[in-house]
Amino acid sequence: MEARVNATAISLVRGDITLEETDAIVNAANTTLSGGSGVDGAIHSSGGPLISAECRKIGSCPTGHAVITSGGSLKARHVIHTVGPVYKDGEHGEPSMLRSAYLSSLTLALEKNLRSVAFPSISTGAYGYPVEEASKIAVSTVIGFIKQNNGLDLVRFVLFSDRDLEVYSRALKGAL
Ligand code: AR6
Repeated sequence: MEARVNATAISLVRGDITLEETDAIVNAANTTLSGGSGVDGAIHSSGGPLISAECRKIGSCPTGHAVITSGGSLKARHVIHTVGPVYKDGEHGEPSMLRSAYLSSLTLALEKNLRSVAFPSISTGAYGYPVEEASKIAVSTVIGFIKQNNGLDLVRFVLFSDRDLEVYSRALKGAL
């Protein structure tokens, strides 16, 4: 599914984010930036040791913030590492921390003059955020950002399952 908000395309695809050719891909990292499972593990293993070395130099990243490294041997030139919230019950600041993870990543992309960014579904794997709720936050945060900021040609969500793609498609239709 594809939509346009001002000059920016928003696209939703099912796939593996490590194969994306956008200027940056976003990693659903943890605060230690030391790698892990899920999308984090896939990015570190496909991107090679340079990404891990740069992460070690940066040291850490608080929840809701974002840092940037090169893309190592990935097609994307950069990786933006952000940390989403661990979901408890939705009453512990999770929505605002998830919003902040997307906003910090988008802000960093603009600061670095990047034109295209691909996101995974942050926090909805190991961190347990229900995908219906997370997708609404993800999509509305991206749309809000694009309405206020020029400079991005493309924001893509790369979903790992058909179900997640369906859920995000519904969220995007609802938000337009
Ligand atoms: N491409 C796109 N999406 C993917 C890929 C991939 N290659 N691999 C997994 N996903 P998760 P989180 C999906 O657990 O919930 C790590 O250990 C996955 O199906 O990767 O933010 C970190 O180090 C799910 O829909 O991230 C942290 O400790 C989504 O990506 C913790 O997990 C996010 O799942 C972060 O947990």
